[in-house]
Amino acid sequence: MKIAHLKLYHHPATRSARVKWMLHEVVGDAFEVEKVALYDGVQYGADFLALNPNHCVPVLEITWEGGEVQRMIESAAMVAFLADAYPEKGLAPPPGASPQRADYLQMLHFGATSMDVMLSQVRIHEHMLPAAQRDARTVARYRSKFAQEAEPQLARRLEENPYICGDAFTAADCLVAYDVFWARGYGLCRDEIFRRYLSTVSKRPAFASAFADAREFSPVVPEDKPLATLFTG
Ligand SMILES: N[C@@H](CCC(=O)N[C@@H](CS)C(=O)NCC(=O)O)C(=O)O
Repeated sequence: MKIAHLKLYHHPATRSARVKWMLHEVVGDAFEVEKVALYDGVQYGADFLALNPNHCVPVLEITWEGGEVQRMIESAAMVAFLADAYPEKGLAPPPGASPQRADYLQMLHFGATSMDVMLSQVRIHEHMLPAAQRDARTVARYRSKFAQEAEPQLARRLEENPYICGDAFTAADCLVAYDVFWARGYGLCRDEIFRRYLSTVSKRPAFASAFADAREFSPVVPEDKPLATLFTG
């Protein structure tokens, strides 16, 4: 089936940015973006909840050639889907039984699950919850887990190869490099190997397009913004 139109619901520099990056990789600028004012709590309104009951960006809306509209609500699934939908871009080992495909899927999901959990706990308890609800022990636990467990695994890979799955850029880099940026924003992933990795991926034109709006992101959720009371974790 052919894709007729792609639309991304997005908030600058959040997890929707990795899907925006992937979209620029595969279709250039030929997709629509709607910004969602997360700090105003728009994602908890009925209109947005009808798109994504998990009240999150990204949402990727796919209009198929026949006119049917489908929505995806998980960023790793979107990135994997786009890599497979545009195989001519060479951003994923072909589906099927191969060590390369197994390793690629493993890193894509390591970024979107294990790494995301650690980083989001740090962010939620340092910058999102109202001060009275923050838990310093949670921050300490996940900072330590990330530094002791995730970072060495990534560093080992990047010492051997320029990209997370070898000598070629793949969609898994959209996930993992985004998380490395996120980590560095919180003082993690400070070793030279990570700086070099980010310097390599950020030379990609699709990366520059995807993060052109990153300055609109402000890490701290002010306590007088609707999100401070609406956020469910
Ligand atoms: N599993 C989701 C998580 C997405 C997510 O947590 N998005 C955050 C921004 S990074 C969000 O929109 N949060 C708004 C909220 O929960 O109110 C994915 O990776 O697609």
